Order: sequence, then C-alpha cells, then structure tokens
Amino acid sequence: MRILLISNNLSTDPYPVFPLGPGVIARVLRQEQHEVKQLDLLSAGAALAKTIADFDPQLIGISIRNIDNVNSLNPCFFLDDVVHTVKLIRNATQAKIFLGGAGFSLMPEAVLDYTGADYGIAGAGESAVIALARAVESGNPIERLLHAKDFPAVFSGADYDDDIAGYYLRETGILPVQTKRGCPHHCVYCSYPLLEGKCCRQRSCDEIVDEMIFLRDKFHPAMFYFTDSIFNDPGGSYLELLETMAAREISVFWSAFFTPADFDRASIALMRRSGIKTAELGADAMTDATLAGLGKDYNFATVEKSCAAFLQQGVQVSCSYIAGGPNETETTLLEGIANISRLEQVPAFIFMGIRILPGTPIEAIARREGVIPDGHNLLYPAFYFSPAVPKEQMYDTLKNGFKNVKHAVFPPHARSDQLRLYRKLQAAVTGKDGK
Ligand code: B12
Ligand code: SF4
Repeated sequence: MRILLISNNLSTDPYPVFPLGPGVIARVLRQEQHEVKQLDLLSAGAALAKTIADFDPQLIGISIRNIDNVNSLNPCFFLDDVVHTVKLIRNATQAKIFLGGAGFSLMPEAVLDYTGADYGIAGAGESAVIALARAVESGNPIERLLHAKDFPAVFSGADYDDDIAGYYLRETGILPVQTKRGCPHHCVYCSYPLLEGKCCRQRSCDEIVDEMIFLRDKFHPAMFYFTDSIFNDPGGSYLELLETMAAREISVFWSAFFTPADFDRASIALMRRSGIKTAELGADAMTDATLAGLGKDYNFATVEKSCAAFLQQGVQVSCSYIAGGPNETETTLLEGIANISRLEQVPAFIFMGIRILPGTPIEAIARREGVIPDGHNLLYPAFYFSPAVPKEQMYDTLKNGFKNVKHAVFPPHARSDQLRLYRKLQAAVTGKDGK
C-alpha cells in the first residue's frame, strides 16, 4: 500500500528537532513491503497538496509530537495546526487518516475527537501500525484507537529520510538516536513513564553503534542527541553502550538528558572517551524541599556534585528547572535563586509552573487542591502552581532574583535567541580539546 507519513511539528523552539518517531514508523512499514513517503511540514513548507497529488496515498499517518510548548509564561497550543492538516487532506483525497506520536499518546481520545482523524495509535507504534495497515488494506474492521500495550513490543531504529535529515543538519547539525525506552523513577509531573513504561529497555549496543556509524558516514552530523527519557538509567546499561562506542572508536560527539546522580570519575571519563559534548542535567527543582515535592530521590547537593563531576573533567553541563511545584514558597524561591547563582559555570534554564498531564500524580494533586476544575480534559494546557505563592509574586521574585545572574535564563522565551545560539554552540564541531 502507498502510505504517506506526515510530521506535523512546526515548532522551532528551542531549536528544530528531526522527526524521529515517523522515521521509526516508516522503517517498519517498509519492512512490510509498503511504499512509504515521508513529509515533514516544517522543512517542506506548503508541499502537502502536491505530495498527495503526486504520490496518491492510500493511507495517511500524521505524527503529533507536541500538543503545546509546556511553557506557562509563553503558552503555545499546536493542535490547530493538525486540524488544518486534516482539513487539507480531506479536501485532496479519500484516504483514511491515522494519528500517532508522543503528544498524541498523552491524550489519544481527546486528540482524535479534536482533530477528526479516522484512527489513532497510542504509544510505541511499531506493531500496531502493521495491524492497522493490514486492516485498512483488506477492508477489515479495526478499532478507532489502538494501544501499543495490546500488541507485541517491538523497538526499532528509524529511517532517516535524506531531504528531511539534510534540513535539520543545516539548521542544527544534530541527529537524534533513541537507545532505550522507559524510566523507573516516579517524578510527580512526568509523563515519560506513562509514554514508555517504567522499565528501561535498551536496544543492543552493537545495533545502536552500527546505526550511528551508518549515520555518521552518510550525514556527518556535528552531534548525536540521545533522546532517551533518562540516559543514565539506574541499571547502568548506558555505560555498556558507551563502552561499545569507545571500544569501536566511532569518533562522534553526543549529548543526552541526565538525571542528577553520584557520578564517579570512571563513568565521566568513559563519557569523554565515547565523545560526550555536553550533558543536559534535569535538575528540575532548585531546593531540597521542592525536589522532594516533585518526588525526586536526590537533593540539591547531588545536583551540585553532578555538575562538579562533569566540569572537573572538562564536560560542559547545563541545568533545567521548574519553579512553582509542590512545596514552593517565597523562602524556597529565594533559596533556589541563591543555589543556582552559586553554579556559575552551569547555564540554567528556569521554567515556571508545571504543565499538568493526565495520569500523572500532579494531576491528582492539582484536582485535590482545586487547581483544575472537574471535567477539564487537560487538552488545553493547565499548569500547576504552588498555592503558597501568588503567581505574580513568584514571577517577580524570579525575575528580580535572576536579573544579574548571567548564566540563568528566566523566563526562558525571553532569551530564546540566546538559547538557540547556545544549542548551536553545543553542536558546533570542535576538536577533542574543545569538549
Ligand atoms: C528528547 C526530547 C526532546 C529533545 C529533542 C532532542 C532532539 N534533537 O531530538 C529536546 C530537549 C530538544 C526537546 C524539546 C522539546 N520538547 Co521534548 N521530548 C523529548 C522526549 C524525551 C523524546 C522524544 C523522542 O525523540 N523520542 C523517540 C521517538 C522514536 O519516539 P516518538 O517520537 O514518541 O515515536 C514513537 C511513538 O510516539 C509513535 N509515533 C511517533 N510518530 C508517529 C506517527 C504515527 C502516524 C504513528 C502511528 C505512531 C507514531 O511510534 C514511535 C516509535 O515507537 C519526549 C518524551 C518521551 N519520552 O517521549 C519529549 C516530548 C516529546 N517533548 C515535549 C515538549 C513539550 C517539548 C518542547 C515543546 C519543550 C520546550 N518548551 O522546549 C520542545 C519542542 C522542541 C521542538 N522543536 O519540537 C513533550 C510533548 C508533550 C506536550 N505537552 O505537548 C514530550 C512528550 C515530553 C512531555 N513533556 O511529556 N524534547
Ligand atoms: S523526570 Fe526524568 S527521572 Fe523523573 S520520571 Fe521523568 S524521565 Fe524519569
């Protein structure tokens, strides 16, 4: 069957990100002998009608990566772009439309209803999409919404379309690779365990390294970004991957999300040997009290020690934080500003308010505290703010507190150009000494 896969993500903040999810779906569909074309609306502009006319698809998938930008200070809602795409498709063809992607999977029923698409697949799409394509091809009935958990678990690499990859390489130099899925932690606001499960599953190290070597030789990316929810899994499977990368001397640069931990010298030396360029530390809250409020099992001293461990071995590290979570008070805000100010060599990105996603513990807390009214389906962004500090006061305290702190970005969108520049610098090719 001819299947068109569309990436509907138009966001370029903090930088444009290569659509990895549809690449995975394209690969498994091609393995089933379907003829697949990928269209990325960000890089291809207004090519949708022409692509449909030329390719004449029998089935069309739309990947929805983001519902919104999870930023309470500069909120953006992206689903109307999808509604627009669905309308354009309906005007051009009778082909059925199915949805998938991380954003879609957070609220599948609500997104299906909002967009009016025909089918949806919630969660990892590899197995379910094969079943859906078979049913549509043979005219057999199939449920409107399929859940990945009802199908065999498959964890595939992606096809990296040449034209699409070319655009993102020109824009950022970065290619993403997913090495594992799942996170066993219990942070109260986080949707990642809901999306990928609580158990970490890593692909075979050799398979990942083979893929990286293939991508390195074909595309010459300045940097790989490991998109894993948490790169440093508690079981340490990431270290096995890094051992394989170092042993096979693949000579690439990479970056990833880390959670604060007791990193030893040997682990960071291994990261250096395998090409780490920069570590993105999800510190998440700025004090011991608010870290506990988020359900973190480390304190701020661990954040500081993690930063020091990277810096001591010459690895650049940045931290992101969310102010305003459970336990936040005027006192913790001031303490947090002092904590971050001390970490002078660590760029800090401070968001305010937690996007409440369905099924997360923060949803229950917010409903209990009356932050969201009964019946709100959370499709339109709702944010949790600690009831102990009025929102305006929180903003003023943070704005004033970080006014003269050069390494801190608050509010994040106010300096998004600097942020983009910072990401570009991260990706810039330097010699090994430049790490
Ligand atoms: C890594 C990551 C980032 C990195 C990306 C780095 C890079 N170079 O790629 C960075 C830090 C830059 C980033 C930024 C942002 N991110 Co982000 N990110 C992620 C993360 C952890 C993984 C995404 C990923 O690549 N996964 C690997 C691929 C293979 O998985 P996948 O896309 O989900 O695809 C699978 C399924 O979804 C499905 N599927 C995918 N597409 C399709 C299509 C069809 C038709 C079908 C059937 C199935 C299907 O099958 C695939 C294979 O199993 C997710 C959370 C998560 N664990 O999923 C958040 C996530 C996608 N991000 C999110 C957000 C909000 C953002 C930002 C807006 C945040 C911000 N304010 O800066 C920006 C937007 C950036 C942009 N330009 O779009 C949200 C989106 C939810 C929402 N509320 O809308 C998520 C879900 C996290 C969350 N908060 O819950 N992100
Ligand atoms: S915030 Fe990070 S460590 Fe916590 S549950 Fe989410 S992915 Fe896991």
